[in-house]
Amino acid sequence: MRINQNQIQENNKTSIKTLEEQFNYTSNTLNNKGVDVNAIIKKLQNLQIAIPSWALGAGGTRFGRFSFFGEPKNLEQKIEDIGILNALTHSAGAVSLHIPWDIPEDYNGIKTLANSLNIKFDAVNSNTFQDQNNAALSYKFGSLSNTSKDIRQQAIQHNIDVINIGKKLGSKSLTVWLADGASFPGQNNFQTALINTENSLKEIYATLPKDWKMLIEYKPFEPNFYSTVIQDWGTSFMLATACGDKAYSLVDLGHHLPNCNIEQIVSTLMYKGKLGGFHFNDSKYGDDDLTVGSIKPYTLFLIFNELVYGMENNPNNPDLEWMIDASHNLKDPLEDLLQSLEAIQEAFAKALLIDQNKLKNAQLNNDIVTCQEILHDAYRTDVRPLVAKARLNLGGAINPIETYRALNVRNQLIKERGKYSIATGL
Ligand SMILES: [Mn+2]
Repeated sequence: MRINQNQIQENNKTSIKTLEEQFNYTSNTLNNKGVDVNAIIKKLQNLQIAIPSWALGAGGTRFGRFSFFGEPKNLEQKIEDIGILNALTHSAGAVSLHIPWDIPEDYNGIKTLANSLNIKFDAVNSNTFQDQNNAALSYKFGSLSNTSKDIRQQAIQHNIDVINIGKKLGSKSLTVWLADGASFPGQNNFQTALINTENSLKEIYATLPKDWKMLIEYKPFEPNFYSTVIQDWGTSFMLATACGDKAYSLVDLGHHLPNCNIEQIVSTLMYKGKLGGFHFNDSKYGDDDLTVGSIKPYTLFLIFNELVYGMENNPNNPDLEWMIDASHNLKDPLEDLLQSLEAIQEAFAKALLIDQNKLKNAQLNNDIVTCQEILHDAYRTDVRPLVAKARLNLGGAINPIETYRALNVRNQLIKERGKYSIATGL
């Protein structure tokens, strides 16, 4: 199923007048404050967020999984789903493939399809956190960190295979996330596990094409209960530095212990030119499953403040690879992703409203109250008309979820694919 431009324009008719009124009010107010509204709209239009191929079906927990019906059952259908998101928002112009769940069968066909929907191939993700069919050796006790050289070699070769798949599609980066760790004290020798991981990553890095990046993701817990080999940004930074210039840390919002100051981590990594990618989601207690901005929107705004500052002040840091990495166990995945895209754009727009010169002066004067007022003034601004205007300018929907529902997308997908089609993945 595809959504065409006319359908979107037809739906926009009912809300275009209201949007123009709201936009004029907001943009006049901001212009009077000296804000360059057009520059913000342009930056919003340029922000493209990758959708991972595993996010389009219903997610689950280790206790169960409830289907959402009409799920994409192959890579083609997953890319079509992203095409729907991109047609509505013009901000989801990339797919991040998970290997081996989504190995293309017909490379040219997949590339042609993605191209026709304006979708690029973002980072490819390897998987050594579960055993694959017909695998000779098991990752039960670790992959790149395993005490067995043969198992490490199998995991290294898998990552090299993933790079080769990405090369055929036009991807330019490999994301490595390891489940390696220990569930019980004494199970692992920490130093041996770390040394093995570093050496394995170096072997993968050695095969990386010149114009590629390796993104090293960290996570403090789960699936192991006691320790994780790449547990925090410091370990990821250390490993990326050991590998070389093309290796970077990847920050996943949900991969931190409660109350961790993620915005400060972002800031430190960008200062060192080592932040390569960012995964968006939200969480109340831990992990990375909830809709972006659904629990801690102010934290998201503070993170974007550091991202915006870093993008403007740290030219040594590369352009970031943005991706949504959440699980959708109750909502329609496409509606959930639309909500996440909106939350990301809103946080970005609000961060762009921060008067950096004024903030710097207030900081130099130790005027903490003014510092806080500057942040709050930006955060409390309703930027939704700017975000909607940016979408409208590109031919997207003023209200993506409303349009998605008005066009009856999910029911059409069920009709096309069958009610009980299930997406590949966990
Ligand atoms: Mn992630």
